[in-house]
Amino acid sequence: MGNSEQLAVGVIGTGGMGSMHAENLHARVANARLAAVSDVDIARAGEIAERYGSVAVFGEAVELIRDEEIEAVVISSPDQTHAPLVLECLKNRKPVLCEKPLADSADAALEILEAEVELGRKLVQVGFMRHYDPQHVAVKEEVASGAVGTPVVFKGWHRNADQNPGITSEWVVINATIHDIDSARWFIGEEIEEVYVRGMNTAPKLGEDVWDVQLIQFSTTGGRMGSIETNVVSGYGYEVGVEIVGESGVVRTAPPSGAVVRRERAASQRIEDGWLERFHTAYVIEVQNWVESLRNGGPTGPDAWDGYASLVVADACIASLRSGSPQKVARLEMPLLYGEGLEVAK
Ligand code: ISE
Repeated sequence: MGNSEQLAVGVIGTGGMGSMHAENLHARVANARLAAVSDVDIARAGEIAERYGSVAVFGEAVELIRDEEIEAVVISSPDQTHAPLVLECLKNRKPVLCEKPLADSADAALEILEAEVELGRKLVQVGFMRHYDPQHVAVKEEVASGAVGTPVVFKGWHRNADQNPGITSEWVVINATIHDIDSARWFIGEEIEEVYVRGMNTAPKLGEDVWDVQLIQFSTTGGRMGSIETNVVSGYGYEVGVEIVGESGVVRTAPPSGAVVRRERAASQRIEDGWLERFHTAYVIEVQNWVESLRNGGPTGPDAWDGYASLVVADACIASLRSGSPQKVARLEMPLLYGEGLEVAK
């Protein structure tokens, strides 16, 4: 670590996500400092650097990764840039927190897995921030305490307020549902074995072949079941939640917003606008935990295996959407580096 005892972190990509991580690193995360930013739009990166002072600016992400001052990297650039940049971090032995998805295909994620295994050391963490969201953590703790018995059914919902034209049905899976696939694996503690996905178009402005509402049914290697509703044009706000049905009870995420207002014979509660607002706290805790874990030896959050395994399920979801029939998820062999992993079928 550098002289200042503060981990020098470089942020790649200064759009919505990257700016938020940059601000958190500057103002809310202890024992770390925002040391550099990069963006293909160098003026935008420059604005961030100027805002926080003493921040280096790079037009090329690889230069930021290779810079000797930079001790750890956050990748928040567009999805298709993730895999090559993570590989560059591995080549330079730099710990990296990469936004989801880890790659834009399972094959590309597999290359990362192989490179990390070859290195013999975990350096990659994937930005599945729900693992740090107090509402999700509370559900996880209740389930782990045995309060509702063994989990048998997972239900997840993921709704965005709106979407600009240009998205595809596949994008919905890889960019949005990927979070819920990860959640299902995390809460049930088993790999997903089979998926059946149906889609519909409720927003003709996106193009009639875009399925903005998708419903997934799945089963796991241990015979549990689940469903995920992804709705990227809900029209009413941003909402994410899970319900775990156990053998003897049910646990569900509590609404995150504070007050319930009762007036004029109605009760109301604010619904967030988007993920930056809804998961504001989770993003700070995620990066704080990541920084602490790096000071203590290595990342402990969702790893390259989680990134890869969720993309393999995403591939099966896309195949099911296209074929209209249930699809088996390719059987995964987990390298030892990633521990025992989730239960797989005997
Ligand atoms: C976005 O990229 C995210 O990562 C958000 O968490 C997710 O809710 C949204 O659907 C994605 O488009």
